[in-house]
Amino acid sequence: ESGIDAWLRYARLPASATKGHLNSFPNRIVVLNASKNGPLASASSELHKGIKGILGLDLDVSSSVKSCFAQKTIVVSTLETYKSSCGKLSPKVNLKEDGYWLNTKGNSVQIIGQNERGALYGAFQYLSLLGQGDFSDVEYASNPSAPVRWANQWDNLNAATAAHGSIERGYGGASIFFDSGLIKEDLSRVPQYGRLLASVGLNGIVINNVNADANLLNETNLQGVKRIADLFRPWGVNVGISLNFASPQVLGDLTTFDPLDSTVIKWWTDKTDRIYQLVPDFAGYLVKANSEGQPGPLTYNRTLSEGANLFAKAIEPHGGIVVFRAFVYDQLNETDWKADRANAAVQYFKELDGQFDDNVLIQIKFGPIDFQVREPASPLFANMPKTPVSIELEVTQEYLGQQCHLVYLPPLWQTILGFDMRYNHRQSYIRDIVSGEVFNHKLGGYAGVVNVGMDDTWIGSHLAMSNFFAFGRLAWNPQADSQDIVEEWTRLTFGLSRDVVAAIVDMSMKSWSAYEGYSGNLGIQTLTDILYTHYGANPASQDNNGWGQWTRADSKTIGMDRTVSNGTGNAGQYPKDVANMFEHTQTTPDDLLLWFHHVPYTFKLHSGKTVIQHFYDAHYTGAATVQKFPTTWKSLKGQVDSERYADVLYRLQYQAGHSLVWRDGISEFYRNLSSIPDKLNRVRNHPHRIEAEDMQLSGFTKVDVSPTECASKYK
Ligand code: BDP
Repeated sequence: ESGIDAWLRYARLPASATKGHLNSFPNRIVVLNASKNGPLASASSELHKGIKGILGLDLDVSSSVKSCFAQKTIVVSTLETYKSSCGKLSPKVNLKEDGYWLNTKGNSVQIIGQNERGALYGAFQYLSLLGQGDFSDVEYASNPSAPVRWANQWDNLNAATAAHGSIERGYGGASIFFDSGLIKEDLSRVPQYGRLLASVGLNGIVINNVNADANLLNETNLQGVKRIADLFRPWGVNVGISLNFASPQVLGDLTTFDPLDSTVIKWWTDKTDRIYQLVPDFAGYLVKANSEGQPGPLTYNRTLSEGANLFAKAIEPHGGIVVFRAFVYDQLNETDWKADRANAAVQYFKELDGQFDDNVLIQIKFGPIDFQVREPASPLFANMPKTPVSIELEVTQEYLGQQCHLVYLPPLWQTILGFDMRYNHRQSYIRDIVSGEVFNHKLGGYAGVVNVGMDDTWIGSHLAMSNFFAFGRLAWNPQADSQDIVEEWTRLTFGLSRDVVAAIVDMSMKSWSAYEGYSGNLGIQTLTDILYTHYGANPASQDNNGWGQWTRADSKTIGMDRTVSNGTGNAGQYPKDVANMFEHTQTTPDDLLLWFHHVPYTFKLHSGKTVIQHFYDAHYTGAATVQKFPTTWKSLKGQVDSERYADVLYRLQYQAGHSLVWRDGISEFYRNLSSIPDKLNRVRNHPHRIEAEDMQLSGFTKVDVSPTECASKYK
């Protein structure tokens, strides 16, 4: 159990789970009119393999139309083929693009997709039921919430510091795509990844870092992109790439990359035509421009929309889309007191609403800053009614423990997806904005920065894979229940043992709130080292730096005043009802208080606690929660294979220890700064603890540690 098959292990069910079901089980799979190497063919082989694994039955596979209504048959087809070959589907079903119909009633099974991809999704859904030992009769149609459901990979072609293709903010090893500036010869992990993506309904992938290397566009690499696309195609996953805006100059021999220059336009048009020759179903371009040092149209005093439309026009004849990221800010000009990076996206994009071509989608990070442990929804979601938008979520745990901490993310994501923006005082949930429903757009959707690598666990930790699984599930249905999702994932990944399911679900559901508890509370952000690693406690690094994230903590007060009346005005970027709520401390929820307000440490929360006491309590409670994780896990010994048992235990023990470093680092930092003691006298008082520097250490050397919060007495 290396983890390589993730939730698609197709482990044999115990006899107790299959009892009474095997005799009546279908004995053949009939796949109608499958295109060569397309998703229907994958559906067929996957069903065969899955049923063999889960039930031990070796089913016949055929493509004979005669079998449409035969008994004990699993029919897999597109709706169109089904109608023309087998007649009407009854009851009449309403399928959207990529949707499917699944009917297991009686002793036959129908898996009918709106397209081939939909049929593949239906097949995976059916296998998930079987894998969980669920033989109940179901009959339903399922449609995705939005058309764009993409993984983003931040893979570098070659990093200066790494011999092998590295992944920015990736914790699962080297790239599965790139090595030494080129696309790898051995792409054997690509179809395996495609299978995982398809199994949770994801239909696209951007394969390279948003901080893009122009060399991806050289002819050798474009041939490689074709090879990658050929390997993803059977899984219904279309490939896109991130662009470097300056490519015509960096890679071509033009003297400019001005988006309105005719030679530049021709350069991009030719490149795009070439890409479509190689990859006719190419998905589109992802663009990060004029942010964090990336080139963009602003260099030539052109607008961001002029920049986006350059690509939109080149790709439009081929049917592709341009995903333009709203993560645009200029940290070097935002260091003064009044400036607020949280304002940047609306400042840059609001006035451009209506100026983007129809095939441009604006991809917005869920919050206004950057994947913090708690943020409000980005106000930009409600500031561009004329432009389709998608939400960017981070599956890779950049600020959230980097796969060394168990943090199950769907509860965080759902605080955003379920947030009501009250556009024009009307109900307008983020999930309905990104689906295109609220502002009536065809385009819309989800991007998840997944960052899998060559590691057998894909993203660096077994338990973290529930976030990948859940990202797909939520992009399909943002109202799905996070607990149901992790239950399903656990059964498929670890088997049906009730103890195992209960333990993993329990830890997962507590984990985000625990991490928020011992990292950063009340909307103050994650309090990690902000300057480089984004890992470990370093509250001091949050202030006075060019990255524009500030706690504004001094000896008496803390928090960022983002009100209109007195602060950076960020609260005023939201629609009126929401703006009013965030403008005042009385109506701001406690968990976002310090995001919007600058208050004394002694300020009383709705909970009745003071801010500083909440800090202390949350840090102790959060750490105490994860202290129990190793014990919970140990209770599963013998019920989980020894390989994964040991790996997970190691990580949970590490997390338990690191949560103490966090707890004490942050608590002491604010105790020192505020001089207000913890009412329960815990901070600085650890009678039973043996400090590292008091131990006899052989084979170790003492060193100074910076930031000091990460160390025991600075060593
Ligand atoms: C930040 C990451 C950085 C990314 C950037 C982005 O730290 O590595 O390049 O976001 O999303 O969170 O562009």
